[in-house]
Amino acid sequence: MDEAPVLVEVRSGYRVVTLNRPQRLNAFNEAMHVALAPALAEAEADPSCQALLLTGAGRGFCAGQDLSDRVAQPGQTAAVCDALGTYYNPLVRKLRALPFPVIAAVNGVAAGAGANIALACDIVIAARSASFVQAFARIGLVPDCGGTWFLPRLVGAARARGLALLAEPLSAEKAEAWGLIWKAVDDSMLMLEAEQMCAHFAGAPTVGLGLTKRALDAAETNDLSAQLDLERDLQREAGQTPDFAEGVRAFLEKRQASFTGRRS
Ligand code: T3D
Repeated sequence: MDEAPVLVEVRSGYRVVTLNRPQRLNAFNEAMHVALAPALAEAEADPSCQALLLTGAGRGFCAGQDLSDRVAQPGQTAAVCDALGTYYNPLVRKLRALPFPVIAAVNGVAAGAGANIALACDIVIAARSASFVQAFARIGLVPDCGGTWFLPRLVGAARARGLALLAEPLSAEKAEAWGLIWKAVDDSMLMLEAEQMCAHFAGAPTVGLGLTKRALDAAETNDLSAQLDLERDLQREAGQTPDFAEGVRAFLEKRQASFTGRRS
């Protein structure tokens, strides 16, 4: 029997989701999409899940679309738009909308959609040997999965254009220096760092963090006045959580806060 294309491990307070087609550098085929969507939905539905760690099996993080599913017959063109509408775009929207932090542990090359799915996560930690490749230009495609949206916002217009048009690999260290990712770490430390971060989030005031994600996303399109109104509304919501009450009590009592992170 084929190995499952996505592995899910439930840990205390968080889940590890591993893309698992290592012989293809975890390139996406339909089966992987079909397995990943419910894995994310189940994490969201589990009130004890306060963070999600996304990584890849083997030596790659994800090489984007499996191109062996895109071989056109002579004189024909391969239909690519369906997969974006049906799978990739809902995936990116879901990663952004999950009400807890999503950490990408980029263990190796992240190419095409794989690179931009990593960038859709809230925090990207990469192994020093990893690289990010906007591989689309090499095969005549346009950066998708939010690439044209994330890149200029993260690294500025000049670097975004260079990455998208040249499709050269960007090392993890340079990605950190350019502000594309949170940090690059030694390969041997990647999973430990990512797991420690998830364990931290497993003891965090999750509702406030989920609302923070919403505010930061909205800031990409709001003007200052609209953003101030949104912050007021979200703060009202955060202020009603038991975690806010506990945070204030703990501060005044000069002790470590003990958050429940309860989302429902
Ligand atoms: O629906 C739609 O189609 C639209 C959506 C598009 C989204 C996209 O992601 S389009 C972009 C697709 N991805 C790419 O173009 C990247 C293709 N891969 C590469 O350029 C290179 O493999 C890498 C730069 C990622 C890594 O290079 P390297 O030298 O480390 O590894 P390799 O030897 O090229 O790959 C190892 C194996 O994985 C190899 O198979 P083999 O020879 O050992 O049997 C290779 O063919 C396979 N592989 C890597 N990427 C893909 C792949 N097989 C199918 N699809 C891939 N994307």
